[in-house]
Amino acid sequence: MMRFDVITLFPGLFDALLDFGISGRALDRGLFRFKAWNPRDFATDKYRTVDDRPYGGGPGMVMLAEPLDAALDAIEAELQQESPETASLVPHVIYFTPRGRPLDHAKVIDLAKRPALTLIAGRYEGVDERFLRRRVHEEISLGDFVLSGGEIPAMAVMDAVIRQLPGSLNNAESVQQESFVDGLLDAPCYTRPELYRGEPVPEVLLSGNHKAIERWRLQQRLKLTAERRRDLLEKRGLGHDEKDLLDGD
Ligand code: 9WO
Repeated sequence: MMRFDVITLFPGLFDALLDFGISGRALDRGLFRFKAWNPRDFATDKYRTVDDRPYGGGPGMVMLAEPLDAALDAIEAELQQESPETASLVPHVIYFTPRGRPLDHAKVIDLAKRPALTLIAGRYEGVDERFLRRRVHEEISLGDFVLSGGEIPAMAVMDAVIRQLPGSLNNAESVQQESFVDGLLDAPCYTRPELYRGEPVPEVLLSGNHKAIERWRLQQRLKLTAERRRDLLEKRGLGHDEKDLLDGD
């Protein structure tokens, strides 16, 4: 069973992921294990300090290496003890930061194959670089923006990975035909009523002509991807028939 360990100053934030939706159901189904580790519990001084002022000056605080090292040691010790399955297993350690490698679907698939992920959610202005160099295997970014901490990116990655675990999705939720599986953005979708505030559902979707519907959806996806994500289209390339669909109306 896949195992997630998260090092965070705010373990309660993860209730949002674990109590609801597909990820909550996957936990109920026993598809993964989760444990939050608070660096404050591993601080040894009277005030249980987890941060200090940055060398070189500047605003804000930096997370101390020592409590993070102690938390990660505890995670590794627990993995050794837990079961023969995870013994001698070193978890894959990820830190979330805008300076990391951008996450994509291929990386999600790759992470979903690993038996144990340890996610480090930073706070303040960041984490002492010496801890990152020694203990973190990769730094991941979800985009070019700054948040207040790494918890939301950690939850986003957990959500994306959990839905890839076997037994996570019902048939109706099938992973296969989703956006990015074939490198294109999703087609638009519609539901009742047929006419909403003066806007009708595209006629082809009511035609019952499944061949025509598939063609239209592919055309919409090609056009949307060309318009919004030229980079994805160039990486993927176009077939002859797809070129025609994109140029057609
Ligand atoms: C704070 C800051 C303040 C002034 C100038 C630059 C700054 N960078 C940061 C910063 O990166 N703070 C981080 C907050 C410290 C580590 C956790 N935090 C975080 C992670 N914010 N945003 C992310 C994140 C992670 C992955 N993908 C997108 C954003």
